Amino acid sequence: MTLQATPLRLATSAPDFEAAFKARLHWAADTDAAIEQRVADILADVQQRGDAAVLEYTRRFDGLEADSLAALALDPAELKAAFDALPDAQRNALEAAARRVRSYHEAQKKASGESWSYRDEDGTLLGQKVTPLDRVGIYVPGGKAAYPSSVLMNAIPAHVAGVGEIVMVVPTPRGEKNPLVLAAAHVAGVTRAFTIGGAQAVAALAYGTATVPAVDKITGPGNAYVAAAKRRVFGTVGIDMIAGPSEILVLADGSTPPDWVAMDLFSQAEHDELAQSILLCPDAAYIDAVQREIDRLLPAMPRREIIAASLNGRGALIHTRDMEEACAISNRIAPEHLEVSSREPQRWEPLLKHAGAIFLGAFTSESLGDYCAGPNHVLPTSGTARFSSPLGVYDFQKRSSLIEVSEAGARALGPIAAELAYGEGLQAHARAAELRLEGRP
Ligand code: HSO
Ligand code: ZN
Repeated sequence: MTLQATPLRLATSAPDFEAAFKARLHWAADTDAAIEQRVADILADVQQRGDAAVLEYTRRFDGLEADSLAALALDPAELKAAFDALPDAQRNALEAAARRVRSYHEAQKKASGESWSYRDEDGTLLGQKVTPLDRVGIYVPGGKAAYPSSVLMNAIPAHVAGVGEIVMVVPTPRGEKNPLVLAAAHVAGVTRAFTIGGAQAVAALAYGTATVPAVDKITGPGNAYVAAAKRRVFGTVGIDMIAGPSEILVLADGSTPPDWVAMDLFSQAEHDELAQSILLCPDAAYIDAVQREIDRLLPAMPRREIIAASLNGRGALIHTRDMEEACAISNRIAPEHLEVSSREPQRWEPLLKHAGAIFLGAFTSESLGDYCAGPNHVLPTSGTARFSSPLGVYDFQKRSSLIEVSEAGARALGPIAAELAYGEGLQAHARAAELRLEGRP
């Protein structure tokens, strides 16, 4: 039997569109009670027994034996050696990508990551002071989703923010290290690394052990166990987000070569059977053309099984009445990646509100953004782009309010504060404000 990838065909004008839309495109986040329980046990165990527990789980889950956790540390010289040993082409590509990602995040820091203040008419100073986090942990998945590009995307904004120490953890089943991941860690400025993973690594980072330092925030993608662990340690440490399977939505006006669009749909489908690829287009003949390209191109794709499973299970080709309606539907889906594959991307961009990243014009393939355009590829998934943003420098900073009230300011603010404090029954608050009304003794 030949492999087929046939995304669901929908038309917004069809009477059952809403029902099909809800069934196919709505993302219901589910948590697995068995996973939750196992993760809770692992976290508690690592919190209590530290290094010994982490070593035990690493032996059990990764088949990796070590006498001590210190033996699972990767020192900076080893990261650099991995970088130096890469073929020239890979080393150059990694460096070129890192440079662009760094420039983008430096610009982001200038635009939105600096301290600010102003003085009001009484000479009172008000502002906000931006401080980098002291220490962050970056989780890097091992196995089938080991992405060196994700090392860059997590560590570079942390580095640009000025984080003091960047600790990377990466599961390394049976001790097989991924040289590109180690090299990326070197390029991105990772300070320490450990070959541990799973919920036990998240626990080690959150609580600290004798060997693994406790961090202030944990970022990076991971499997269901890692996601459950991150959810549970949130509050003890910060986390970035809980990322779901990759998503791409292509909004096409029919002017882009259909094989380009087919390949872009494949590019996210090949990540995961649960990835979601959607095409929205007002031109039915163009949708047919994209389906023909899917059929033509699929057999040669090394990951065709995953692509077919993803497109058959969660893919959709949706015929809309016009581009305006396509934009409105895209906003309802709030995709992780949104390609505006149109001759007039600037015309549609103002209509697009909810997406992790917006790729404008036929030349902007999402894959360029995944690796080297500059913006971060860690993006909100599963509709969370309605309320959250790409990973950025701001995720590795925090803000403190700054207030310096002048003597004149204290005279102006004192009666207001005192009035409200008496209203709340808080005498000391009121008196503290009133004492300043009299000026310096
Ligand atoms: N598209 C993925 C990132 C990635 N792609 C890494 C290739 N490597 C995030 O949504
Ligand atoms: Zn990707």
